[in-house]
Amino acid sequence: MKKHTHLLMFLSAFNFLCYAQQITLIDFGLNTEISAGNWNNVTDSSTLNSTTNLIDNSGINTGEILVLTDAFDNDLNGFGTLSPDVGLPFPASATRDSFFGESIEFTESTPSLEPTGGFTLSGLEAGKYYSFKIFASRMTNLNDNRETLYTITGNAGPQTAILNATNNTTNVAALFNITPNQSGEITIQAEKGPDNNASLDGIIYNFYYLGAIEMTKTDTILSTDSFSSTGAINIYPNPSSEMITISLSLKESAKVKMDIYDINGKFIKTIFNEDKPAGSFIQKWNSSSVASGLYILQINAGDKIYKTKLMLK
Ligand SMILES: [Ca+2]
Ligand SMILES: [Ca+2]
Repeated sequence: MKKHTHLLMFLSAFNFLCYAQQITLIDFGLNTEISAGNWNNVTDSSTLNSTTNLIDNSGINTGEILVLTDAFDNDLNGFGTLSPDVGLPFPASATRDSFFGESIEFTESTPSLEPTGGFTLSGLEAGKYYSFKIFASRMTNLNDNRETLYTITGNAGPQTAILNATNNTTNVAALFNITPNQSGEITIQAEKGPDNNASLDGIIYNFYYLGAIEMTKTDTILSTDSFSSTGAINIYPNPSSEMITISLSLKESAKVKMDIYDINGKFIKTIFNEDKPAGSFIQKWNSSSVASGLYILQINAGDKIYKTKLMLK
């Protein structure tokens, strides 16, 4: 039994799997509410060209840089949900705060008018695919519509997704398989969505929000056929224990099997094998029975196969 086991995910450091992935987690919000662990906390919402060097969720420097290219308000919002759905890859520290802007001048604190906000991701790899889950939440007694339109632009031109932040605890905006432009860049812009009527004291300001992003980089097109577009699959290494948490969302019921292999492809053990209904579920695995080293976790769900690497230390 290993006493102090540390688990690290190595999702992109090796090339021998065609299913390699790298997951990058970004929390936009207050510097008093940063997300612990291998998160990128972006807390400057208004200084143009401020940069964040991104690490992946195993703490490895990705070489990717987030640059603020279109200011949001210099105020931040801290009224997002503290109870995000357990199937989401975002902790409460990430869901409760967000960058925001508005399309009508807002003078409650300092006058501000930021009808769009956005940034550029640079240092991305040509030929790779980048998929995004975007979260925003604004808990309010109002039932107004605070939908935000996100536009992500890579090599193939803009793609858009909409998310209503009003009282949101479960939904994400998701855009899949975007390839960078020839400069290795993808841009992300946020603004009010078409039905946004967010108001304060009877005045419509069209507040829009950006709270957190999970970005997944893959060598091949990320399948969204079986894994749902909202939950997909998330694996949480926990550096303080031997437990790995795997969360999965299924679009339809499926037989789900999770197997561990060593890096030579030798079967080690099955950690899960059940029929599961459509929807989200979480499976925990205590890895203490397996020696330190690099492994492959293979998940079969129906006819879909998903593989990722696990480094057990
Ligand atoms: Ca702006
Ligand atoms: Ca946040």
